[in-house]
Amino acid sequence: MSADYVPLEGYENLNTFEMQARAEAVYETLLKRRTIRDFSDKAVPQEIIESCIKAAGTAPSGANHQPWYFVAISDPEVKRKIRIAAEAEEAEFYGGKAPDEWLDALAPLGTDASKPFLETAPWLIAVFAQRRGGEKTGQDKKNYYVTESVGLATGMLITALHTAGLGTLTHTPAPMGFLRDICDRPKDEKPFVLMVVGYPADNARVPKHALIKKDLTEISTFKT
Ligand code: IYR
Repeated sequence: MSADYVPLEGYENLNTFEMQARAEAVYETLLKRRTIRDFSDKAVPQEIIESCIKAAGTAPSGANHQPWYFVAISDPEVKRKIRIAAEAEEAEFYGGKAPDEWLDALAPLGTDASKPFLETAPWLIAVFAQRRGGEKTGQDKKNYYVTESVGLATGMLITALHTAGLGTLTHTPAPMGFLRDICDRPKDEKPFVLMVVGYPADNARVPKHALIKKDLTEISTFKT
């Protein structure tokens, strides 16, 4: 297939004052995002989750193959299965499999093998990475930069969910193979992350540790 270009549409040509204001506004919005573990069981309409997944699906990807797949779960029986399987993996992780250095790094977060939020939260979104696929569903071509692409889509998913007013937890039970079985996904799809989504509980708390964000001067250099 040869390259076929069309004129760029929809680009917003902003003046630099407006640009600066918008950039700061996005920063202010994202600065308010917190990973939460205390979820309310209040229902969230499916349409909101659908819009956020559509937003994630606009992410850039290697050769535009869009190597991601999202399974959104509100069915209590499926959530229960996921909780049972995740807690079994986490019990091993916290019960000896994890190296001390890793457990030390997690200590300020106070996490443990108990994951009640996997049943409490109204939605779980399992994100899968496809090693093979293509720009059209059903193709079987090699995908490129799969981890980078799915990471970008997941970041955009989190941004969309947060902007919509929802709380999230990025959960990575390891290994996550059970997600493929429970979500009925094919063998060559790799579970990437399990997003827990819902309203924060009224009494939701966050670890102080997670409030510390590195300063601009620590995370960047400008060569001008
Ligand atoms: N998957 C475990 C452990 C865990 C690992 C990291 I790195 C975290 O930032 C948080 C937790 C769990 O979910 O408890």
